[in-house]
Amino acid sequence: MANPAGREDPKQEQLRRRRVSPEDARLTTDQGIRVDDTDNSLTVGERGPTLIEDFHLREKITHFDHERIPERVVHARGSGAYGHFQLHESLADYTTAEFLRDTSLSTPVFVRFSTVAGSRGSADTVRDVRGFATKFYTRQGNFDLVGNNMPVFFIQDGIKFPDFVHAVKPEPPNEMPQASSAHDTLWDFVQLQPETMHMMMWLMSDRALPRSYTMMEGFGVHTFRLVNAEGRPTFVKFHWKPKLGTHSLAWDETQKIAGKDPDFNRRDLWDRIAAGDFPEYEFGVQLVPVEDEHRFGFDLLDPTKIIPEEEVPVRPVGTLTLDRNPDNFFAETEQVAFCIGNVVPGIDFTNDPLLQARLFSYLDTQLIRLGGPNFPQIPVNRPVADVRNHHRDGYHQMDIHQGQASYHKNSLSGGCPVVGGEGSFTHYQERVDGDVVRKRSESFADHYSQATLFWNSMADWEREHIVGAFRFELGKCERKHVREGVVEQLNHVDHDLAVAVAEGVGVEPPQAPAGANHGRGSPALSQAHARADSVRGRKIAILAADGVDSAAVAAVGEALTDAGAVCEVLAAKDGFLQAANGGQVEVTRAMPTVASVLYDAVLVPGGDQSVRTLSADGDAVHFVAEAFVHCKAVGALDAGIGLLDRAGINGVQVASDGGGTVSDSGVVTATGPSGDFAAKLIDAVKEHRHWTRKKDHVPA
Ligand code: HDD
Repeated sequence: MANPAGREDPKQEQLRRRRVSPEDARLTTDQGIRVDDTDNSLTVGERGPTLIEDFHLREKITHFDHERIPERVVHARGSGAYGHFQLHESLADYTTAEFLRDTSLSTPVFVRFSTVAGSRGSADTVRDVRGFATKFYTRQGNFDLVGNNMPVFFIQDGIKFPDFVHAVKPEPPNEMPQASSAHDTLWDFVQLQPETMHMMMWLMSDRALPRSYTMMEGFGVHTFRLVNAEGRPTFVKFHWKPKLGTHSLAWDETQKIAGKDPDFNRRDLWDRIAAGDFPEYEFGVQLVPVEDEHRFGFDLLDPTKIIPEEEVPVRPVGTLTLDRNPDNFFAETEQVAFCIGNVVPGIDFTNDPLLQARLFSYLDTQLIRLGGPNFPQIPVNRPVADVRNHHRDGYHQMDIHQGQASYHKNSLSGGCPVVGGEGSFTHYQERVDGDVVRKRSESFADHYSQATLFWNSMADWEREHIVGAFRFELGKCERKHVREGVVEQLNHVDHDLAVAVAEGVGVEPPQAPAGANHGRGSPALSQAHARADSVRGRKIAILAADGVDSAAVAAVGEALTDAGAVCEVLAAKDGFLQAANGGQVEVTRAMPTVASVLYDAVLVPGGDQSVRTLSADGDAVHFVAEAFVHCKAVGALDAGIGLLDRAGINGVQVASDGGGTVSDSGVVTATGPSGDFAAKLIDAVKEHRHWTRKKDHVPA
């Protein structure tokens, strides 16, 4: 079976045999017996008692009673997709992993994106880390890269993971708040655990509010080890970079989306793939020769540290394309089981203590979550590589193992399966020597330098968002000593930051600390430098009423659609609008069913009657004002400019000669015939957001 790129896809071929279609089928019991009636239980007389011999009733209810499995203890809410990984540049000098050596191979993958703290039914757009877990079904077995959209972690040693998760999850007495870090226990943990500071800077930044799963980076976080054919190791950090750039939502917007469409990110991923607009990510590696292990001012084994890209550039070597939605959420996205210990020959671990604890946790959690040791046989988890061993029995054994010998060594099955041979996994032979201690390495002691590096790298608007986030989160903390403790920690990151936060949360601003900000930055950390060259999948709202200028809707809509955007005509009601020229315009959605927060940009076409109607409609006026306040591209043509004025968007300049197009911080207007309006609007949408826009005067 071929994938959309025309390459053979052994995983889809394997899954095809497991898919069950309802087409042309008769309803049966689980035993395959056709059922004559599934709406009425078997009773004695029409109003009499129900009979226990009704096997169909019993089976139907029993199965229903057992439909649920435990949700993941973290990363419970997620969305998955299949795809393929294409290597462009061979890493044969560094690794024996075939999928990273052979550029002719296309490796099938399953990816699951997730939030961390919320339950399965929580909203997508909460402030949180996003999981980015990838299962590569390689010919040498499964490789799971279980990463996040932030390159560092909250803690340095996995033994702290239960403490951290207990602190961030809803509080024990009342299970509040859901899917939110803005509460006392998390911030109490933070103020007492300074190693969290770097990650907290990321969490309070816009990285925690991705516009789309297709617009966020992914990181393997830990330093791993690649091992080549000569057995030579190289340290490596894994990166995903979205082809659409790294872009985020506004905080106010995320909170509103959580109500308007809690499935916002999930829907976006699904719709893009369904429309054939396949999300793509560049796969990159930072390679560090082992001789350089100690050349950095931090420890490579410390997962609260990045290797700045300016010091070790990310080398792009492959592309991940997501091209198929799952058929069944439970069977695939819920039952997929990632294990960080799933590595293939040529990829190995390091002594990062967070990584080491994870090696235990993932397998352990799958055993309870998926009910026993045979979960690797579930279709989405099953490797495309042959599986042959002496593991036997257990709940839900799906394979029928033949032969008398289920042990090694054996002579009864001819010694099979035979151990070893070409391509066997050999653990890297690291020499280790030391005393048995419970002690954090001194090389892990600096908790602030990289938090400061992050802060220094931010654009002014990113800093404003970070200060706003700290103020929001600490403002939700009941205990003043918790707020004070966090401000004290922030003072070690940057004094101005600590003062700005303190002022917002009723805490005495701290004294300047002894050591000054080191002043270093890393431009790669700022989203101000994100790629912004595409409108693929961007959603544009076109506001209209009877009397709309249908020619403008058609012309601008076509230009945007040709560029890859998705245009929707919104009006007060579903159906068709009478256009100014007598034709009709089909309404895509009724305005009460949507909101500006679900779109990337808004366009108000001309047509006097249409704009008069919209100007008298509070929903339409608010729509435009809110899009403006969220710094989105706003376009208006001719009379449509009047709606912008009505929304309080002052400063909209109109060319004095009555023609031409004017763009002012993402507000694009034109009167009269204007050839470049659509092009300018497209450019404004590409920018994603116009964060520096002056907007305080607009009431929304
Ligand atoms: Fe974890 C799930 C990522 C630290 C224990 N983790 C989980 C998932 C992702 C991550 C993306 C969801 C996978 C999916 O979609 O099914 N976790 C990370 C990253 C970490 C990290 C990037 C730090 C670098 N995790 C971490 C530690 C521990 C765990 C230190 C425990 C010692 N993580 C788990 C888990 C989960 C999990 C309890 C919950 C459900 C599951 O594994 O399958 O085992």
